[in-house]
Amino acid sequence: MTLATDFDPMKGKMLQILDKTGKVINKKLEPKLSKQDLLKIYKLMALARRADDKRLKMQRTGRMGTFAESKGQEAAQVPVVMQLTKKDWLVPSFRELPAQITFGLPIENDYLYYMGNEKGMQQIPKDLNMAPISVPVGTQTLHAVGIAWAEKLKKTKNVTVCYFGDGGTSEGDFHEAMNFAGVFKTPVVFICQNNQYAISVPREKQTASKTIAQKAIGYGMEGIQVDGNDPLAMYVAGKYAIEKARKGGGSTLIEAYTYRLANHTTADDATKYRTEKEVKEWEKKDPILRWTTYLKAKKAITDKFIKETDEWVEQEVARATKAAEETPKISIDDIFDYTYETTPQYLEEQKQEVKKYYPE
Ligand SMILES: Cc1ncc(C[n+]2csc(CCOP(=O)(O)OP(=O)(O)O)c2C)c(N)n1
Repeated sequence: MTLATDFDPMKGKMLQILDKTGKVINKKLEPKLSKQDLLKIYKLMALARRADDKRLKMQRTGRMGTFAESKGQEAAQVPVVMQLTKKDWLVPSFRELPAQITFGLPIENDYLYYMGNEKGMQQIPKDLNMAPISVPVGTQTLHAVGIAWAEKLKKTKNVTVCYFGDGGTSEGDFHEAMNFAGVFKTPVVFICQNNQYAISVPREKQTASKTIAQKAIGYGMEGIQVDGNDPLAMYVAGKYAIEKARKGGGSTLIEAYTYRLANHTTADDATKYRTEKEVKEWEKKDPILRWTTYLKAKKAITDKFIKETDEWVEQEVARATKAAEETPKISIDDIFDYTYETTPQYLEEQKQEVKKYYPE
């Protein structure tokens, strides 16, 4: 028996270790994490939450453009990505600030991108195998499979973790990526963050399948539906899929069953399509709340540590904000000059037009 057969998605059994109050309900599967790792999950989730909150403040005060909030989805990302090495790959969508931070991307890179400075994503540190944020829904799934296939051909053991949303599974790209990954047994961990909505489209209108995890079966790979707000369950599922991929066992589809606690983006008003009651119910399942309760019951965290983390988070977010705001703006030439070896006439005309309206 494997984790995937124990949690056969066709039987609708979701992997959960902590219930919504933070109590262990599956002792057998509780991983033996060191105190350092337990606290690392706490620190990274707390940092991601505050860094996300700061983006909202900057956007609302005109210091940042629109962006996709990650509030509520920290547990679907941090416990998985923390298991990657520097040689592995992270291929994100656009709601993966917690994953990016965990992988080691400086927060200011994300801030810069949403401030309209492409350098944020074009200048990912060289020692970080991270693809840029992908706004065209689902396209990154194909990039992930291509990267993983290249690693396989090079005979490395490097794994690619690819994130996308429930809406992404309706794109042709997703089907092509899954099919290719199944046939070529590429070392990809596909993580669908089923946060119940694709903008205003609810999950049940997205697909007629009972779970998203079961879609894996059609591509000849394993799928597991996991409580995406349970850091322990996500850790265990991530470990299973990463180790399997490393050993040549191919891809896994993890459906992280979660909820976006905020709007789709800062340009959205979720009150138009979600009830307050529903949001309140999910707030009770907040992954950071659940994790804190678990750590307190285990006596693995102290009030002093919580306070110190809070101060560290505040300083780190302030540092990143300053770094982003003090980065010189990119030139208009930079926006146009690097797609083609020789800039086509029509782009040259557009460049001149932009320069006319925004003199540097
Ligand atoms: C190919 C494409 N179609 C449409 C859009 C507009 N769009 C942006 S996000 C989004 C919904 C995505 O939902 P989901 O994949 O569930 O991810 P979530 O936003 O919930 O994280 C849509 C339709 C886009 N960016 N790309």
